[in-house]
Amino acid sequence: MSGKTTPDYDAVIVGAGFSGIYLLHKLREAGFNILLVDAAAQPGGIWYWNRYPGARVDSQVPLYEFSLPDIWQTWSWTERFPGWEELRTYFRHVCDTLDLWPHMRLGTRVESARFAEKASLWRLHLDGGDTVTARFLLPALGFASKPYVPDIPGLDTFAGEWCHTARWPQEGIDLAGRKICLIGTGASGVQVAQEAAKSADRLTLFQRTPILALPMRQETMTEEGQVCEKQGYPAIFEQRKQTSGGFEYQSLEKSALEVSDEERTAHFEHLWQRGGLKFWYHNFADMLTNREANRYAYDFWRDKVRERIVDPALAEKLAPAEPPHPFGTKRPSLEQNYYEIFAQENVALVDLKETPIVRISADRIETQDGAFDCDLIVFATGFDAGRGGLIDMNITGLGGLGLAQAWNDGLRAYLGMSVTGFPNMLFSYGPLSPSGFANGPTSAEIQGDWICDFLIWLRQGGIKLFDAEPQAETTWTEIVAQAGAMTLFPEADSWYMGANIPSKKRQLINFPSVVGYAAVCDDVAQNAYRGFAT
Ligand code: N01
Repeated sequence: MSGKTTPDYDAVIVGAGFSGIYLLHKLREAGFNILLVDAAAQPGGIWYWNRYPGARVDSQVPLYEFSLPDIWQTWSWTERFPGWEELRTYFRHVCDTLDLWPHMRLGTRVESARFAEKASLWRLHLDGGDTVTARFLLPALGFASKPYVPDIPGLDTFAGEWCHTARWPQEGIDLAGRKICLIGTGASGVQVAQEAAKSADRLTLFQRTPILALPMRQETMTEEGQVCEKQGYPAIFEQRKQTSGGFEYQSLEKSALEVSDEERTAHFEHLWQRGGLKFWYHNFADMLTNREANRYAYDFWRDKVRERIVDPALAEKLAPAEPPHPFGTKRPSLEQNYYEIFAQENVALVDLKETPIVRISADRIETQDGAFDCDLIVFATGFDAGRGGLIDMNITGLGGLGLAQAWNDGLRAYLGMSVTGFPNMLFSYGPLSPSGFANGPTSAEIQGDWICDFLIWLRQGGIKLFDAEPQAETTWTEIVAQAGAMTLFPEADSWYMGANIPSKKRQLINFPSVVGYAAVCDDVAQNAYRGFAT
């Protein structure tokens, strides 16, 4: 294969989640010869790897699905917030309906990808030993494909079972009767905790920072009901592209400070009763930019949650009087009965700020204040978001430059899609795009359409090589930082800020507006793909 200048494929997509599947469909429709590769045995991306009990999406139907009529007209959901099994079935339906299977190589990991400069193509080494070449490399790995397990002394001496939520064994783990220690109380931790509390002999939750969780208000859905609702889908799909988060609503235009106490509380109550993430994305205009406005939201949230916790000491740990961080600057999660499980005899909470973990031994986790027996440790400790999966793909660009090296001093990427020195590569749902802030399918479709149009434009011009201009990359990276500086996000030690991974540079890793991002990308396209050297 070496020395060959005609690539096997026009493009190789890596990842069979929303972004990768959408790209595959669009590029095939546009007549490109495409291969999609994924290490997972089934399509679904995050929904393949995160199959822990209770894993379900927190964007409600119909926000979290493709806007392609062939798909939504032939599919109905059983729950307003679908679980991982149904989401996997949905992905199979998508691949069947769009006839994508022949172009997918599942259960295959890309070990490395290197740009061959003379031939202007990407050469990918796959774990089975094969090599494939492509003109364009399109990683679509999602923002959370690299789990993070903290380095706790003694984990290697633990005699029981342990796993990260995103590497849950596909055959499952029976939680009944187990002594479970669960570390981490983000969205994944909350979901596992609710399930584990049902049948564990003992569930001990290790909390470092309380999650500011919102009521999900799950509903079952009928096929007949959806027939009626579907009339409104095209408008909702259009609307979700016009918002900051890619959901169906934007924040209000009003400040929380310009309304009366009654009006403010009434709006908070309205959002609370409707459930889901609306309290986050449909709140007052300045909730994420003004401390005082934010504090009103926090106080409302705290009082609502405290109504559900009888023990005042526990209430102070789960919903402290003073906010642990501005509301919404760490991603809120949705809960169904999270605050009630702590009243159960088999559930306990350990506050790691008071009693840090010292070590793990054969059958327990030891903290400064005591030890907790366990036969299963669950790490719900998050991800090296944005960059982790891309770095693990061992991508090498011009002059032998590795992506990890290129990002040594922090993440940089033009439009959150292209890194200077890595020609002919565009990643979708990557760092410095809206990804982590955005409803996945909205972002996947906006970027997928843009990438497809760009590749068509290159084909029409007979152009075989592009690279992001260094100045364009620098400017976009600064724009993302400046956008972040206008918000309260930098005040939290969150994965949004890269602060959850030791030694990762502190910077806002995503652009906080889907609609603003789409406008910039459109403008770039209309100006002959300004910022790309060809
Ligand atoms: O991960 P996280 P996640 N010792 O990083 C704690 C999406 N998602 O998997 O806050 C002890 O949010 C850490 O503590 P702290 C969603 O976008 C969506 O839960 O850093 N604890 C935190 O409590 C979400 O935001 C869905 O102080 C440690 C937790 O581990 C994103 O994925 C479901 C620690 C990590 O929380 C990630 O969520 C699941 C340590 N050394 C995920 N290190 C839905 O759609 C970290 N922690 C519903």
